[in-house]
Amino acid sequence: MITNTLPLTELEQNEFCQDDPVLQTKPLAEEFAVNVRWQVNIPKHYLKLTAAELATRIQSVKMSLGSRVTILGHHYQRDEVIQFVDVIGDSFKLADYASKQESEYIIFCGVHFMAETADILSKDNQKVILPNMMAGCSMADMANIVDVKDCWNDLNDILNTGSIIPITYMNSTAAIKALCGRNDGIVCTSSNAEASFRWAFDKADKVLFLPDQHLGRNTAHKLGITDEEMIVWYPYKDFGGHDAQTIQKAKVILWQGHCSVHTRFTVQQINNARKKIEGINIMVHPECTAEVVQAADFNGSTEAIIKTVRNSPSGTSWAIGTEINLVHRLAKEQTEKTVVCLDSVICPCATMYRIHPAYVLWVLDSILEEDLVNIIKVSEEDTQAARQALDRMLALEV
Ligand code: CIZ
Repeated sequence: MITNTLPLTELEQNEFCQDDPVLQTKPLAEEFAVNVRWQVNIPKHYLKLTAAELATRIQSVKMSLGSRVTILGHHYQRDEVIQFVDVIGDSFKLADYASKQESEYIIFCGVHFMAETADILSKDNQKVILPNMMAGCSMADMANIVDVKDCWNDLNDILNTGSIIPITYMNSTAAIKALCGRNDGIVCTSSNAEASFRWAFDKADKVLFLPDQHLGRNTAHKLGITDEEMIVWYPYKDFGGHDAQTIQKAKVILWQGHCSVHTRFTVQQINNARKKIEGINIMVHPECTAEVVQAADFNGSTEAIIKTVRNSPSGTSWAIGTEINLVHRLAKEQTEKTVVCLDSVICPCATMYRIHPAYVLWVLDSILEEDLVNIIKVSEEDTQAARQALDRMLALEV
């Protein structure tokens, strides 16, 4: 797994690679050069403020800025941050919301790829700010543009022109969304992944799915595509680890990426939940492994999980396989139902957790003082191309 944090020390690299011979075959420098983002230290006085002081100051700066600023919060953010946001949602809902209102500044309490998507969809006069640049997404970082371009070139060397369509999950960098846009591909979310596959198979007989192999595999299964018709592309192996004949035979090529939160859920946890609470409904996110998705009663995106539990009858019980902050909020809201996390050891999204109220106050102050920090700006070229892939998604009928 490649993270978006500091380059690893030699010791860490050895530890990191020791159980993965594939990772040991290539030096890591190139990948780090692409994905590392730095966060300058925030002034120390912000870190000394109490929660109450932070809350008072954030409310006050927000009031002074009025409609000039909108704060967006992803479902996976902790309550200490969510209390300050104007709207809460999944990555797509938030980017779409940002594009439809007029604030000069959009503070995105989420992770880097989400802020990039908001910038792509926003108007020219709007600025998108990520409170902490280290808030990345480990899954998005598992596919960097250098490796993806290599993969795309290899596939095009081996396959007939136009026979493969690239689909990228929203959880990917703007550069990868742009590559999809330039090559007749599309972006998808977990709620329209199936529709994006159908759209692609109307145009070509193969799909390259980036970067989450599990969402790709689970979606392909829904379309009746079998495991034998799919291969995983290992970016650190020549030709993804396959010979030309295997690549020509495959219908779906899955990038070797995963979500470190959703792959924690297991079939054993599902069995335990069923033993503990009779009649419990199990709903998991499609970033979970295929075994977990198949063992669950339902699967769906964050928005689908929330909707399903909200619309369920009083007295029902739910074990949910997704990020803990979302599950806790749902449990607090749906008091007449039992809502628990499938993983009793708790699994927060560590990168989302890097957004702390102190960072929110810091970026708000920077707007007030006209000394902006942490602006997320996608190049004009990538914006145009990524927009094409996003527009194709928006035109899908789900
Ligand atoms: O796109 C999002 O917000 C994520 C991370 C998942 C989902 O299912 O909505």
